[in-house]
Amino acid sequence: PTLPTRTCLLIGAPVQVGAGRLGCDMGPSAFRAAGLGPALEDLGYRVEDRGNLTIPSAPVLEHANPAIRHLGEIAAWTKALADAAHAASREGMPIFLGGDHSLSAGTMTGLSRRATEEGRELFVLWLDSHPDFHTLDSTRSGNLHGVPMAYAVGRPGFEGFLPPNPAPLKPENVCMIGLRSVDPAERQALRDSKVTVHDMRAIDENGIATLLADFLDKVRAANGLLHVSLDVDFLDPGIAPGVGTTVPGGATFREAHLVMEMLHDTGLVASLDLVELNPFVDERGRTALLLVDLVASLMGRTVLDRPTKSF
Ligand code: EXY
Ligand code: MN
Ligand code: MN
Ligand code: MN
Repeated sequence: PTLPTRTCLLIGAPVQVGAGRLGCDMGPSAFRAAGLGPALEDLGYRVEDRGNLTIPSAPVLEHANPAIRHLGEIAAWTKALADAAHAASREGMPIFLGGDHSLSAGTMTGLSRRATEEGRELFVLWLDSHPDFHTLDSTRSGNLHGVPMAYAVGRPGFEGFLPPNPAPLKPENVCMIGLRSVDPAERQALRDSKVTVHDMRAIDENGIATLLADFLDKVRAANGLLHVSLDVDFLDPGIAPGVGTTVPGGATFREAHLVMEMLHDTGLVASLDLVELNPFVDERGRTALLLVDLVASLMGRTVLDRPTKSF
């Protein structure tokens, strides 16, 4: 095969205060311990590990919703990640190592800024059992890993709390696959939006390949920049227990690999979030090892060239 040209930029974002439990701050280290960098180098990529982002001490931000916690920190993370994504997307393929899913509030807005500057549109494939479509007013848990997509598409109520989002992601450019845990407020908002939603039933009835192919055709037709946001809880807990919000009945090992191989074949993927890995709720790092194997498929590894040591 032709040697890959892009540089993979590993950017750790050890944010965990968006989740309802501790542990996601160990995510970046777990991906490194699981050999993400070397797996990409084995495929011929240049890999630059930029270490972990840090945030300045965050202000305490008050909000009328009493459930909300850590809003100031999440605002600081969102600013740092938007700037990092905007910059890195010009230098190569940023791979953000989470950290909980709140980090995507920053990555998606930074990437959307980049796309707009290039006269292109950002598209997002959201692989998750949750839509993360709450606003600051609708969340009941107050865990801000439940709001990043609502913020990225410009749903109301974030102004004055999270950084301005000058180039909101178009809802019609978002495809969610794997949903099986949607709160009532999110369900209504999704129905009223142009987000494409494929829950597990849609996958079982149509097959994941058909659903994904339709979306990829749309991205290709628009010459879009495709961002993949992979929440570990997209996967079935049986193969990926190392996540804080497991939901039974998730994607199988084979469905997940098929998604990655199809994405690779398109050459459209410009950036990636790996989020919600929580090594504290896993044993022997097997979830991190599975994720590294999936990313290798996304980047071109075929089943014939998987090294035996990868599990
Ligand atoms: N919708 C629920 C909430 O807002 O708390 C659960 C959110 C889980 C979010 C994880 C990152 O995907
Ligand atoms: Mn999520
Ligand atoms: Mn989730
Ligand atoms: Mn979570």
